Amino acid sequence: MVLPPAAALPRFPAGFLWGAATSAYQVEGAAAEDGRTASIWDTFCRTPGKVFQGHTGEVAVDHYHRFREDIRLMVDLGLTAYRFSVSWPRVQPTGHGPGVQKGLDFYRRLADELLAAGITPVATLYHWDLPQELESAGGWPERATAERFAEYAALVGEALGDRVGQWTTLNEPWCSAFLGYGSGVHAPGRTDPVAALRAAHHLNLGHGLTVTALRGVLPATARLSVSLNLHAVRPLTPSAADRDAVRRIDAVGNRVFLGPMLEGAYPGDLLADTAHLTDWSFVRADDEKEIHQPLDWLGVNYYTPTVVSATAEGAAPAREDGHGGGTASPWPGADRVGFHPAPGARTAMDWAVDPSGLHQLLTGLARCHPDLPLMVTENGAAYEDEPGADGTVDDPERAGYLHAHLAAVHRALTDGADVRGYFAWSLLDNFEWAYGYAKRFGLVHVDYPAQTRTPKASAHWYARVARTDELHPPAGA
Ligand code: IFM
Repeated sequence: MVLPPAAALPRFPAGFLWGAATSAYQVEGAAAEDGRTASIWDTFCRTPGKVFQGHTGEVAVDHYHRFREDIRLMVDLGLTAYRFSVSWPRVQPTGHGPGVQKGLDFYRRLADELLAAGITPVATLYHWDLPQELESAGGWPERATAERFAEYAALVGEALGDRVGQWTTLNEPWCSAFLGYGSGVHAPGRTDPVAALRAAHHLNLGHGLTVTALRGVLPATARLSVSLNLHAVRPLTPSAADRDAVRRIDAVGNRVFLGPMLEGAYPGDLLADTAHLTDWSFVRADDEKEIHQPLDWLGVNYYTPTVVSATAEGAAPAREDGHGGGTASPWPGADRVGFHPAPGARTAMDWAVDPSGLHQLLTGLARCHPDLPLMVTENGAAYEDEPGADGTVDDPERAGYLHAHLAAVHRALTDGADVRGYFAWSLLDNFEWAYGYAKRFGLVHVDYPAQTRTPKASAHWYARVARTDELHPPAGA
């Protein structure tokens, strides 16, 4: 019998980066070691009622001490890149002045071990852990924080620039600004829409100043980027009112960053939507020019789409969607927008699984910015994984989620998007912010009391894809 030829598997381009990502506060632990001081997340975790069961990142998954073991896991997983973040309060505890040698040495050792293992280090400079001292001085709503950020970034660039070639300024500034200062479900827990808009601007400015500062200290070969959690926004119905709701959320969810960073200006409709709150006079004459720096690639973080509709006057104002409660809105200027569950299977975060949103974002960006390479810097899912009697962790939903999203990335490549790599969130189960350790996003299971690591079935599947550049279906798919 002659069998029909097996259909060719989707193949990723040679050199495509296969990565996994983490962030300092979520994995490092060692919160009071070697001179590290409190960040806003240490303070937030100590505030009763803010984080599930009072969990904290004090120990997390002890990556600070176990990074060598974790790099061995990355090698087993066939990873070619690791995206980590630098803890600002570990390397410059007060947010001012010279760096702390021991803190910088940790990242030097981490980068050296990665390079020795053939894994490209990708460093994020800010993944939400602002030194508490800077928040006490006003935090991101104040311009000075943007200036301090660029100084800190230059210090890290000088220390690591000979080892680290790929850099991301900010991770998900939308969360820092709008969950941190708008809905208050993230640190520092403030609920002030104007402070949230000011924070968004100063995060943008901090990004621009940092790109300039890094270009001054890094070798010309360094590649600079920012990672945005872009919202794939869809209308509940095709009505004009629901399409206007999409426009509003796209403005305050996406274009508030894409506008100044990639086009050199805030969108006029965002300024109009928020005019009853602020005149934006905190934006100074040259700020938009300063923010608009050439980038070498753009990082896209994607988990689930956002479905919105227009709501009637007098209806409850827009709340945050999918980030864990809160009574204030993280969407200034969008009070009459309603959020709806997207269709599809759900993860343990109650986020709908819909890979078409990732395709939508990547192809949309490629259309508007055809010369800007893209990288998926986060994508993944939480499920309630527990080891079976034999100690293995079977997580078919996660493998299915990753497979479907990688297929969407492949379709985007075929449709012309210049996607250079993919980072699964996350390498390890870790501290999931306001949810504490209740949500597991890792490719690798962590038994927290024992700190033992067990690669889940999805990790073994991902390793096969990474090693072959071919999108093999997971077992049972
Ligand atoms: O854990 C977070 C990460 O820190 C930022 N992006 C989303 C992830 C899952 O919620």
